[in-house]
Amino acid sequence: MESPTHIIINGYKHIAYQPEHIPEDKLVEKSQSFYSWLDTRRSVRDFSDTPVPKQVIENLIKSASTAPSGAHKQPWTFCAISNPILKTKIRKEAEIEEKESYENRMSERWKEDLAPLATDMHKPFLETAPWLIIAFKKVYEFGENKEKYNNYYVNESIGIACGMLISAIHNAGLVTLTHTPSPMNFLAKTLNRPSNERAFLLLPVGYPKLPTYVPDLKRKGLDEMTVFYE
Ligand code: IYR
Repeated sequence: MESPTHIIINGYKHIAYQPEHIPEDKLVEKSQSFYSWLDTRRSVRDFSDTPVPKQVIENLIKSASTAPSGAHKQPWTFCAISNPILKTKIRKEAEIEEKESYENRMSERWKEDLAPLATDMHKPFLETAPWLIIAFKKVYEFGENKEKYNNYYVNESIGIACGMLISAIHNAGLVTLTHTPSPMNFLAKTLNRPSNERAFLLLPVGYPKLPTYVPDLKRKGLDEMTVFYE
């Protein structure tokens, strides 16, 4: 007898789900090639102003939205900005915070740790990149009478979604970097976001400026980050 297409559990419909079955002999090859491709991703700080179609940005955001989230609340809003006036405003505001951070808020140790990345308070990419995607986390939802219902595992959920967004950007042959001007609350104000949303991460998206140079960083090896219990 064929398996049913759906069943009821706890009173809720569950649909049959069958991901593609990869035979064991293909697993190593497939996982290795995915890793090799992902390992070619780099954070890029110099962008070309070449436009990227809006439909691409829509697909990137839809990819991010496939992330798992606490109780499937999907506690995120992605603001996608190509408006040059708004980008200039965001650059100005971010650089005010960054100047204060680099001059007064960050420790000497922190700045030494950042030296290999050659970052500073200037953020031209906020104007040059054709798109800025700002991920907002929704800490609570509003009920019918404006009451607040907290979401669950909000940082984990949006963090995973942003990771998937970064992978989707890489897959499209575009580049990004994880920019976190701190504090980030000016973004909610500038973008007129409701009180349940907090800026989580700003991702400029576009083609890299050519030629592009990135720091010669090495990633941790498996033995530096993995403990097997077999
Ligand atoms: N937000 C600052 C500083 C900065 C902090 C870390 I940790 C980085 O990995 C990179 C930069 C900036 O964007 O320059």
